[in-house]
Amino acid sequence: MKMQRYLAKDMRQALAQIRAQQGPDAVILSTQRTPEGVMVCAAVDYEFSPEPAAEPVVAPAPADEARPRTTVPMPPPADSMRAEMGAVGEEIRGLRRLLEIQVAALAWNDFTRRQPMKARVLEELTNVGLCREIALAVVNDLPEDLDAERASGLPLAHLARRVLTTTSPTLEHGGRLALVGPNGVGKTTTLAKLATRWVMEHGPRDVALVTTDRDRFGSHEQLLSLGRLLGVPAFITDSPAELGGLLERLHERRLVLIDTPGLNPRSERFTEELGGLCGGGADIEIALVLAASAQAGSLEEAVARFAALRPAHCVLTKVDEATSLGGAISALARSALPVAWLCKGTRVPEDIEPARAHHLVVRAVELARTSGATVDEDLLARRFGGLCNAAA
Ligand SMILES: Nc1nc2c(ncn2[C@@H]2O[C@H](COP(=O)(O)OP(=O)(O)OP(=O)(O)O)[C@@H](O)[C@H]2O)c(=O)[nH]1
Ligand SMILES: [Mg+2]
Repeated sequence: MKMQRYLAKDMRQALAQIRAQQGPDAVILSTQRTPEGVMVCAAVDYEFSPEPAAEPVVAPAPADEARPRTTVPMPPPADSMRAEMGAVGEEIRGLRRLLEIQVAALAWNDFTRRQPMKARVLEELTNVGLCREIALAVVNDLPEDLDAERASGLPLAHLARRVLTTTSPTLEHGGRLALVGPNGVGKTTTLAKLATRWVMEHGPRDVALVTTDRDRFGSHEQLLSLGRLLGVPAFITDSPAELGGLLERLHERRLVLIDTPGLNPRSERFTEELGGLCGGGADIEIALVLAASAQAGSLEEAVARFAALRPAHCVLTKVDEATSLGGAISALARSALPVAWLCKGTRVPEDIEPARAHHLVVRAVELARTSGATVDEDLLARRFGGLCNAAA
């Protein structure tokens, strides 16, 4: 295989060069945008097909019919050919990966030379644990003439703007609020904090607690003992119809807080179980509870799966436990789901506060600094090399 790299103003010119030099059989291995145009890598004598043919071509049977078929010890020729093709394919994939890494490193080096401040910002946002998409979006919002002084604060302000925050109408004016979310994220603890705060401010008279979690051991005990502690009634219900009826009976209560069982967003029965969570057509404000200590992927999955309940906002718990907040911030920024509260510990009711985006961002930066998180140039090149032309 002969491999050659071509630099040209556009794809048409690159293809013309390839055809002129390598002929019509040349195969394009990769293309890359560069500040000058495009860089194309092409090869001739490239015979590998990545997927083995569904019906391998079998050579005609040998003339020697007398040879007993059952005693042939060698693997059929098609297998050895396939193995050889596989090895060649692996080699080509390796070369391609190497080439892509080198091209990305060139692009990243070029970007750091042309836009040193933006490159530094991308590095810092990556240290914070932000996903590539949000880090690039923040850098794209920065002015062209970004200087060192503004490069330290402006990106964080832009990042904070991408994390939406809100307040809960139910907690301000009364209504019904249900806390939903994956297993063990802190729904019951958050409910206890909110109920206690309300009772401290308004007294216990107009409040009721409800749990739809009848099945799990100890879950309703938690709510009943909270009710006893606060001097407010607590109810257990397990079907949407029953919940609807109970909420009607409680219509004179100014605040009804509803605890729900944790669900596993990965469960095959998720949608079925979700249907039973809140229901009866009642007007219920839904708060999705998410643990900041979870992986970004789990958070995004939870946001996507619970979207069926149309949550008005989310509560970010375990902010105190998270070793990095980049994943949570990325998931929030990507989902555009506003945050209503941040929970930073297990104390009831102290460890809950109204969400402030810039507090979250500052905390994320502090965590990255204290943990000494650093990314190496190779990772930055792989992550942004192919994309930083867009951020230039
Ligand atoms: N560090 C820390 N721990 C928390 C926080 N919120 C809740 N926890 C703890 O997390 C654990 C689970 O809390 P729960 O409130 O029972 O969680 P849940 O979502 O109701 O759990 P299930 O009902 O089982 O799905 C408990 O040990 C809580 O004390 C928080 O903000 N920070
Ligand atoms: Mg619970």
